[in-house]
Order: sequence, then C-alpha cells, then structure tokens
Amino acid sequence: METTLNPPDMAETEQPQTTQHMAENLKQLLEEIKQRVQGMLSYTPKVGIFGATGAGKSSLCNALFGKQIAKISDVEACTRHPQEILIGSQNGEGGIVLVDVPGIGEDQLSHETYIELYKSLAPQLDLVLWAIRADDRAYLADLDAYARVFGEQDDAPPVLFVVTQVDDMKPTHEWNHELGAPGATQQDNIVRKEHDVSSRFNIPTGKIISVSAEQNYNLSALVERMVAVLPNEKKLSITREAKEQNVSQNAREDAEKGMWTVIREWAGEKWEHIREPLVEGILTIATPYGIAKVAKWVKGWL
Ligand SMILES: Nc1nc2c(ncn2[C@@H]2O[C@H](COP(=O)(O)OP(=O)(O)OP(=O)(O)O)[C@@H](O)[C@H]2O)c(=O)[nH]1
Ligand SMILES: [Mg+2]
Repeated sequence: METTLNPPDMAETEQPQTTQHMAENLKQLLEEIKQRVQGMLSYTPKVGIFGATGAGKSSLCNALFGKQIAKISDVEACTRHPQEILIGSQNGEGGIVLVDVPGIGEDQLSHETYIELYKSLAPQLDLVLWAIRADDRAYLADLDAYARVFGEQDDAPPVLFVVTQVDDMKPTHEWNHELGAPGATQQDNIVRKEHDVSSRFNIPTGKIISVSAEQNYNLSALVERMVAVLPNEKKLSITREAKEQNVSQNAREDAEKGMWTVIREWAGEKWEHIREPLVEGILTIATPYGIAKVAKWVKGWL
C-alpha cells in the first residue's frame, strides 16, 4: 500500500543559512575536492601500443617510460600475447598500465585474431599509440586493422599515430648522431611520410608524431601530444609517469592547467570563496607528484 509522507514542517527545517552553516559547507566542499584531487593525482592510466609486428612498439614503451618493461626481438614476431605491465606504481597508487600487444599483419590467421583482440581492448584504454615504421610502405594490414578496430567504436579512446624508427629513414647516413636528429633530406622524407599517413588513414597531421626510440628523438613531442589529447583529469598521470627527460615544460604546464581547470569546475560558483585554502591545500598534497615545482606559475595563472 502506498504511504504518503507528511511534508516536513518548513518553518522548522528551512532556516536562513547562518554564517556558521556557510563556513561548514565550504569546509565540506574543500575536503570533498581535496579527496577528488587525491584520486586524480593517483589515477592509473591505461595506454595501448598497437601496430604492425616489428614496428617498434615494445621499444617505444621502453623509451617513453624508461624501464626495461617489454621484451624486444630482432627476428621473429615477439610479443605474442598482450602484456599488461604496471610500472611506476607505489603502494598500489598511480603508475601506468601499458598494454603492449602483438603486432598485426604477421600472417592472415593471427591478423584476424589480433584485430579481435585490439577491438576488445580498445574500450578499456585511455589512449592508443599506433606505431608505423618510417620505412614501411605496406599499410594494408594497418589500414584494415585501424578501420575495423576504430571505425565501428563509439567509445573509442583517442589514437595518436607514431611514425617509428625515423633514424632509419632514407638516406640513413644523414642522421646527425651529435644532435640525435634527422638530416635535411631525412626531415623532408619524414614530413612526406606524415602527410601520407594522414591522407591514407584520414587523420589530421597533428595526430601524427615521428620518433626514434633508439635515438631518443622527439619523444618529448610525443608526450606533449599524449597530454594534449587526454581529458583534463587524466593529463597529469602521463607527465607523472613518463621518463623525466621526455617531459617538456609545455607538457607539464598543460597537465597542471588541466588539473586546475577540473578543480575550478568542481568548486563552481564557490571558487572565489575557497580559492586560497584550496590552492594551498592542493599544493601540499600534490608536492609528492611534482606539482609544487611550478607552484609560482600556477598561482599566477589562477
Ligand atoms: N633503428 C631503430 N631500430 C629500432 C627502433 N625501435 C625499435 N627498433 C628495432 O626494431 C625491431 C623491432 O622492435 P620491437 O620493439 O621488438 O617491435 P614490436 O613492434 O614490439 O614487435 P612485435 O612485438 O613483434 O610486434 C628491433 O630490432 C628493434 O631494435 C628505432 O627507433 N630505431
Ligand atoms: Mg613487441
């Protein structure tokens, strides 16, 4: 039987907010936001590295995140099962999960199997890096896999294309070992390659980054793009986990702006009331994550 509740006695419950009430509400909001920030600071992102066999996926994981985390092979297709590797986590917090998957295109049977694997993995990932070897012109397997994995998914994560092993771009003798950078003709060929990838896969050139894992070339540009394409609350997890030398000031500022933007959204119209204690409180909890390093800049921006 339906029961009706007597409306509460409005005179009793709806009292004008006292200063004390307001102060308590603000304090509560402050604590809530700090807890959510703690969650954001210790978020563990999941990044998938997709692409053809031998493209340099495992090498890229190692170069970006700095630890010997994925086995590398010179000869036969090496990563036969997806390896989920949690690196950099402390006390069960933070870190990054890298999903280093087998390369597509090895043979027809495994190609089909791997596409199914990529499809099932994609929705669980925060970001995908799709590796394409600089001197590889046979895109068929990649085009087929990309269309089938991402063409049909609504909940697909952002994808960045990474042109790998650019030190092997012709003419290889041009590579400048002193600067760790391509020579002029190599550079032209890299740009050409990026345009080619862009038109074949129908993606903007801004989503394509050319790197050499072996020569540590352009990895910080890749980290910048990774930070740029992730939503605000996840940006910081990349700058936190990438090898220090691969994190530019730009990437750091982008990630921190992302964090503060989210915090401001959470505070909403109360922002001005709690701004000062909030900034101080967050700088304290964020210090172990390297945030205090640019505290001055952050304060200026806020
Ligand atoms: N010159 C050069 N060689 C590289 C670079 N990155 C990887 N390689 C070489 O390319 C080969 C394949 O690298 P992996 O990292 O094993 O490639 P993978 O995509 O993980 O391969 P699978 O696991 O078989 O799919 C190895 O011989 C690496 O040493 C690079 O930046 N420059
Ligand atoms: Mg591998």
